[in-house]
Amino acid sequence: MIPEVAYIGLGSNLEDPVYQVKSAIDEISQIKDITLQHQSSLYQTKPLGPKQPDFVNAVISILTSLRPMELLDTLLNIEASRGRKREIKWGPRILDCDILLYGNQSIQIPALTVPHPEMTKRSFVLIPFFEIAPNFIFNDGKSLQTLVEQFNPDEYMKL
Ligand code: PH2
Ligand code: MG
Ligand code: MG
Repeated sequence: MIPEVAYIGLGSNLEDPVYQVKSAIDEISQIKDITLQHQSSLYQTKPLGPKQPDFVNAVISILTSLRPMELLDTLLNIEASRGRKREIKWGPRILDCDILLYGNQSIQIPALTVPHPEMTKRSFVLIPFFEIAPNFIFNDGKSLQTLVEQFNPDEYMKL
C-alpha cells in the first residue's frame, strides 16, 4: 500500500499531561509502518466541555502504510495502555489520540469519521495544526489561516 499522510491530534488533562503527550508522540513515532513527519509545539488550552483542568494539546503529521482502521486500532491501544477508561463525553482524559485527516480520504463508518467532524471549530486542534501545515486548504476552499485568525488567543498558550 502506498503510504498516506495523516494528521493526528493529541490531548491530555490528567496525570502529567505534558508527559502523556510527549511520550505518546515518541511511542507513535516508533511504530513500524509509521514515520513521524512534523510535530507541533505543545499548547495549554482551555477545556471544551464540562469544568475540568486545562488540556495539553499537540498535532503531528505522519506518513503511514497502515490503513485507517489499523491506525485507529493502534492509537486506541496506546490510549488504553495509559489506563484510559470509558469516560463521560468531553470529560477529562489521560490521553486522547484522534485521527484528524487521512490523506484526502473521507471516511464515514461507525467507528471512525474522517476528516474529524469537529476539527474546524476547535482552536486546540487548529492552532497546533496551523503550526505544521500553514498553507493547508480545506476541501470547501477555506484556508486554515483564515479559521485560525478567528480564535481568541486567551484560549491557548504555547508551552
Ligand atoms: N478534548 C475533548 C474535550 N475537550 N478541550 C481541550 N482544550 N482539548 C481537548 O483535547 C479536548 C477538550 C474531548 O476529546
Ligand atoms: Mg478520541
Ligand atoms: Mg478528542
